[in-house]
Amino acid sequence: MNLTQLYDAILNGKLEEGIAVTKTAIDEGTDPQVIINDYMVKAMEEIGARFESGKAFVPNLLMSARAMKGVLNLLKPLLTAGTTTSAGTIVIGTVKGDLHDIGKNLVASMLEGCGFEVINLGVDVSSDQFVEAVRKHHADIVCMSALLTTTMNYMREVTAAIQASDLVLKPRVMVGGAPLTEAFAAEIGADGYSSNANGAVILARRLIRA
Ligand code: B12
Repeated sequence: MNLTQLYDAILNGKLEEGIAVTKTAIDEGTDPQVIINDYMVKAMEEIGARFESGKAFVPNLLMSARAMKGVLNLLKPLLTAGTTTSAGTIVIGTVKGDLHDIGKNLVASMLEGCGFEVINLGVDVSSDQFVEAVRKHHADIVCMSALLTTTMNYMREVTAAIQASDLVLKPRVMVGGAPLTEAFAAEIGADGYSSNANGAVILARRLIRA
């Protein structure tokens, strides 16, 4: 199976084509992590670079995002197969004002695939929504995502709200998203940062054990 066809399908926003190629790859036993990391994420990086250099526009991004999400939905059951007991409970969301959810959903799927119970709050999530979800689900970890330099600062408010809340067991806080850095995570009082979904799983495991 030539998976560059999948790369091209995501890049050009062709959902049906992406699904067809992925189904064949699954049937041939290709590792879903390879499909995601080596082709799908790479295609999103390329469309992002084209957008940044003025060679692609918002409709192109939306088409690619739609293809990425559709194919990811197809792969999701394969990521979660074989896990029985929960490794811990995680509440995840993209912070208030921010509608980017591809990376966040990728992180959520990987965490689920590695045995965590994941409550995905979606996008544009307020500090109150994060705190209430932690309370309701007894979450061990809160994961926040932001893709805009204007919204990443809201993470500070969420970490502060968690600390100021009456939650007896305060959850650990993990942050991520393209504009973030390790230094920013430390500055806002988060317990950890990762630049990618695989790193997010390693970090979550470490924080649960700590
Ligand atoms: C796709 C996209 C969109 C799509 C989003 C579709 C969707 N459903 O998500 C649409 C078209 C809607 C969009 C809208 C906008 N966008 Co936009 N978008 C992008 C783009 C091209 C790709 C983002 C993406 O999906 N990357 C692929 C994923 C897999 O990567 P990722 O998100 O970084 O996630 C990975 C890691 O960061 C990490 N991670 C992510 N979250 C978390 C969380 C945790 C806890 C952890 C541990 C790790 C982690 O793991 C992920 C997997 O490896 C980026 C460019 C870029 N290079 O990032 C611009 C970009 C983020 N957008 C940008 C802008 C400006 C906008 C708009 C304001 C445009 C406009 N004028 O309307 C709006 C804002 C809307 C809003 N309020 O949010 C700018 C931000 C600039 C800035 N400095 O803030 C960027 C950087 C493009 C640019 N250079 O101009 N966008």
